[in-house]
Amino acid sequence: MRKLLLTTTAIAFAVGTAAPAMAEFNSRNIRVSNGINQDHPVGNGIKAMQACLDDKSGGKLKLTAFWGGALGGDLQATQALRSGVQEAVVTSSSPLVGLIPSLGVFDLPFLFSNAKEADAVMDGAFGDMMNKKLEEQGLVNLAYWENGFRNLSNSKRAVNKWEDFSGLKVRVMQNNIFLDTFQNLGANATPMAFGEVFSALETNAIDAQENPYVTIDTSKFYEVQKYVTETNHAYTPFLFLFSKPIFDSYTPEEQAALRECAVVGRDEERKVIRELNQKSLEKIKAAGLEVNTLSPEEQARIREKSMVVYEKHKAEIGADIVDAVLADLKKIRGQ
Ligand code: TF8
Repeated sequence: MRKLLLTTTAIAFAVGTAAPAMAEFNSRNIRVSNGINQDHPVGNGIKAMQACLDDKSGGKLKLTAFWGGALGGDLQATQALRSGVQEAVVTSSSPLVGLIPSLGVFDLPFLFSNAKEADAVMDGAFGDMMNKKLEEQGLVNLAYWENGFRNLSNSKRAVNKWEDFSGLKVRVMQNNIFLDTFQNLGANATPMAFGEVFSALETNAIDAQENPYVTIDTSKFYEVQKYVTETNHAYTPFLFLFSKPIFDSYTPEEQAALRECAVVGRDEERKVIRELNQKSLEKIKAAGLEVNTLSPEEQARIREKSMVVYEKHKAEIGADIVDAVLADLKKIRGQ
């Protein structure tokens, strides 16, 4: 009797662990496109995500990353996801406002004051609400990764106050809120896809661009720029987007593994990018760029001057959305 029981338990154990796990995961090649280069911390995040997927799927779920816009820019890749011809993209939210206007909330100047606030908003109920809007457009956001606080670089002059923006030809993302923010500061703003920025700077078709230090470093903009100002004017997140039509065809186990491992990747990517930020700044300085910081008074003046952008874009983003994020931030700040 005891022997029989042991055998039954052994069989149940074997069936319970090994067999169904194999059936629940299929071999999947998941293409993930990126506009940035492999040495950007997104590369570390994808590695960590892959290790997690290997673990959960027994090596069945494979990410193949493409770098430097090899599969097209943020917007083009996102459209390929919606039509189900590409699995995934790590994209800024900003170029997607044409599809999902409410995402413009993340483009509002000086919305977040530090990464802790950004994390709390993205990883909380507000982030979930934005994810629902993405799903309605055929996009599953697996997690919010970090792009980071954006700073201005240019080839013309030291920018120390808002008057110094005057006439600077600044590339902005394909996004009206960024366009207005820079025009309002007196700059000559030009929307352009990320993939065209390096050569536009190199040929002086534009003078300036704005991106986090880590991007100025890993996309080598420091080779074609002379000045950087730490403006911290916006924090735009990365979205780890998955094609909804493809995601819906996956098994629940595959879907759960992707969601869980995207969060593992996020944590690694955020850790590495926050460590790299300072090192990237040092590299930019070592390359000979003049780095300026704004005085607290100037920072306040620029912030103040930029508040018209909130009013101008509130209706288009959705008044409820803008109010919700501001209420969230109040709570996070303990006000
Ligand atoms: C931009 C963005 C980009 C990222 C990158 C392509 O300036 O910040 O750097 O979306 O992944 O366009």
